[in-house]
Amino acid sequence: MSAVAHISEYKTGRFYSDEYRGDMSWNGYEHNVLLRNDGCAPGGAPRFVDVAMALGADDVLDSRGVAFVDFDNDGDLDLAISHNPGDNGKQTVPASLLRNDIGHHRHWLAVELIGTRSNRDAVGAVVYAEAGDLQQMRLREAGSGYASQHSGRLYFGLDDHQLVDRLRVRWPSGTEESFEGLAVNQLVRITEGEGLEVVRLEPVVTSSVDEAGAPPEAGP
Ligand SMILES: [Ca+2]
Ligand SMILES: [Ca+2]
Repeated sequence: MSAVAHISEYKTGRFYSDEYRGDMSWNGYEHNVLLRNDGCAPGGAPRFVDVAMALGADDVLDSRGVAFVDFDNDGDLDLAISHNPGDNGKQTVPASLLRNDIGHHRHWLAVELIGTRSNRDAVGAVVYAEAGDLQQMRLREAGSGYASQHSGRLYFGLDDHQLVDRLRVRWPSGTEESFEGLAVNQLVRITEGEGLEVVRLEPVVTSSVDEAGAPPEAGP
């Protein structure tokens, strides 16, 4: 039984009845979840906490694709989510754009790659960042999820570190480059074999919600 194929019936609430559902499995229209990476427990097991409800990201929609992108250029990652219309009578369901308004309490570095000997978008490149005792790796990929593609920028979350001691790029061509002593909270663009430049991020004004988080008045 797929709730996706029986959305109208699902919305009556009948699917919640154990008697109706029996041992059938179903999916769709559950609350979306957003998992925060809390690092590793002392034993090494990864820890994730569902913060969707606390952050207002727990929509009850038949969501299918998700992409991470800093669409307002303020340095934190926002979310774009696509939804399946199913048989709810609509041709399409508008995508959701969830702006990250948690606030800027930690440091970050964003990296754009341009391949020269490698492919132009540097797909397949791996970037390693070291900041104090923190080490992170990011892969430049194409096709990051079902019907989705994250931003081509690679984001490193740096906690309270105020300097990236070393940034190492392993290009698809096989060459490696490294850069040392990078300031944080900025976007850098690295062109294969041609060095690194800082890119100014132009703020993007968004007006989908007001300062209080309330939806805007309906326009004409
Ligand atoms: Ca952002
Ligand atoms: Ca933000």
